[in-house]
Amino acid sequence: MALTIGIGMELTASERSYMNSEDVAVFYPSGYEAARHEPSPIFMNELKSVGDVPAEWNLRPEFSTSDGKSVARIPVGKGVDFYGNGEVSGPLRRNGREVRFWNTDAPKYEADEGRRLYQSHPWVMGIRQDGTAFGVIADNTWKSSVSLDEDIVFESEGPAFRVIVIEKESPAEVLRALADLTGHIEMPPLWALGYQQCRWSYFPDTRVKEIADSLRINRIPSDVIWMDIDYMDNFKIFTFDKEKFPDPIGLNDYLHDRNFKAVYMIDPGIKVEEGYRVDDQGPAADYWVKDASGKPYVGEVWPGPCHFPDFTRPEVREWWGTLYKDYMATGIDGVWNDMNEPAIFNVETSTMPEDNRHLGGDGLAPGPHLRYHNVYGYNMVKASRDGILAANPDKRPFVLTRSNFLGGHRYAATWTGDNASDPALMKMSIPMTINLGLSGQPFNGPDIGGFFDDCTPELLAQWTSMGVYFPFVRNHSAAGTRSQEPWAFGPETLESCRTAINRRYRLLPYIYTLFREAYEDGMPVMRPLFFADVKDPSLRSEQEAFLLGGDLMVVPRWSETTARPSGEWNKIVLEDTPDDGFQANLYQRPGSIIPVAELSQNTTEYNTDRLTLLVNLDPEGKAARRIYEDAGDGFEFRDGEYADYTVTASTEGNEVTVKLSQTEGNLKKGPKSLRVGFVTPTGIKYTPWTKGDTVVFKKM
Ligand code: MIG
Repeated sequence: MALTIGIGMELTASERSYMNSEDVAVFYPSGYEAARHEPSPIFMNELKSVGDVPAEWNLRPEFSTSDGKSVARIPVGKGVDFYGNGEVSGPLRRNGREVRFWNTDAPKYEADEGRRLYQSHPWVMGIRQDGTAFGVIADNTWKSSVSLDEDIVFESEGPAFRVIVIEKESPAEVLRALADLTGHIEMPPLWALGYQQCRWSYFPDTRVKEIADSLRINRIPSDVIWMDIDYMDNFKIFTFDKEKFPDPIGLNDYLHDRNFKAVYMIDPGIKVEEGYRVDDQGPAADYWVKDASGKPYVGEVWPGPCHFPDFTRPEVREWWGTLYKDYMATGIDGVWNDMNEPAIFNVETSTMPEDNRHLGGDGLAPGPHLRYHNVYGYNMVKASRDGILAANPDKRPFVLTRSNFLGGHRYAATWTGDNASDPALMKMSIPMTINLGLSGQPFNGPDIGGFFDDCTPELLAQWTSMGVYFPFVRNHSAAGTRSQEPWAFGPETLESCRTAINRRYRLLPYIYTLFREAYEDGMPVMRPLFFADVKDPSLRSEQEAFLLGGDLMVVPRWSETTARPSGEWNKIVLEDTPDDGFQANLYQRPGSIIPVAELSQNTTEYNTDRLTLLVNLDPEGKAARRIYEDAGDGFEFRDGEYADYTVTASTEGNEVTVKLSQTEGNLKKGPKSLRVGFVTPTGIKYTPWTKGDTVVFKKM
């Protein structure tokens, strides 16, 4: 069936289609060539048919070609709100927007007027007015774009691609189905959920120690110090500068002794230099990406002229992984993969030529950079993760990547690249982080305080006071800008940052459970407000107030919006400190219980021995929650070394009974003392501490 509708344009219905599972349909264009798309980086398992697409199936792509581009148009009907779309700048609701899939170093999100960022997620979620939802994946790594007007239109410079459609009753179910298709995040180490201090760059090593000491002296709970590019010898990856960082083991020991972890940067560009071990290993084995003539491509980055590993090749990924062995052995805890779009200096495109060549392997065909550009970072972090895991098989790898692709959440967490110390970009970090979560990447956050330009005391206080409720919490700033640590602006700003970060650490039992949920079923950690009531149209565009998990609503202090879910969401205050005018307001969902730990200064000290259960009853006098705990690192949890608790609250007459019981897991860790914070419209009333697992109190 082909219908000619204009010069050079041919519209065809799907040539072949099948159901891949319940509510997931796969559509192929005519002339589909598997070798030019598969194996797909997106899916955990290659897609298979489990039956025919039923006649009443609603969303069906129309495939066509136009001006040499492969097009898939998905008519969606009226009244649909679009979300997801991966790493995007601009508003939460994506209607009327266009996104270009061509991973780009995009300072201040200004490239292509914000249409192109560091990562590509050819994915759109649609929500109808009745709350039913769908998701659409274009299984395509080639340079492409999507526009979201009346319909969803994907356009690609590569060959015709298949389209996967998920149909569900709710957005949460769509995200679970996306996770089933694309995989789940791994459990992060607990320390990666703590507060992290970064700057481009802390050097020499004495400065790093000073930062660590200042965090402790100023009583800023914190877990991680980051080493940006200047630790390297002339920006050569997997080396240390002999003067600035003469003793990396000593430095990492120093940090570990003070309960800090150390994360170091590794870029993909390898300095072209004879005698440099890493560059020397490449030529013989032919590891580098090639130019169109077949010679190793050379592009300029920090170290000067560089070679770039061809990460499409399994043997290159394996070699890359082996580089981490000695490196991690210095005591490095986590790795930061930057510049992996890949970013190249001094060229107008800011990346490699589109006709550069990648060799592929393991079923992946050789192909041009036009096909493999968007998965350069993805394949790099896949190799990094494997190598780090091989180096430290008993630890959960932590990799942070700037570039990635749909499915890459399996390998790395991410941050939203180079923002700036600008209130508008602080505000934008909320929809950005939410939309990444609605695209299968729950573990992300912005540079708190802003990367470019000078921060101000107000901005740091504001940003930290809401940023602590994001999944990833790291203060970072660019070289040449003024200092941006919590103490850099004097005692008042320090106090505001401390209060906010204290609250983060108190909420860790709750936040860790949210990560467990993300690991199990793809639920985002930070959620849009409309998740509280997907049928309430007034919440669909709310992008200032947001949810951390399902039970905690965060309203930044500067926010002037008023859209709120119905029901008695009561205000909670986690620490009684004088109001500084910056702390975000927190509200707890009716029918929920939020576990709160005693204050700790880092996740090594953190424990749930004394646990406060904040109980906000629903109109029936009930509330419930799950709490998940394990060792916080390692993999024993997979063999049953974890603890899953159920907490319930019920009311009889005037008496409320709150009961905690371990429902699963062999780990006997459990709270030794409990108390309840009874959440009321006028404040929290605390019961005395008790040793048992049940707290009974009278509502008054
Ligand atoms: O060309 O390593 O986005 O976080 O501090 C800039 C220096 C390279 C870009 C990263 C930023 C990092 C910076 N990098």
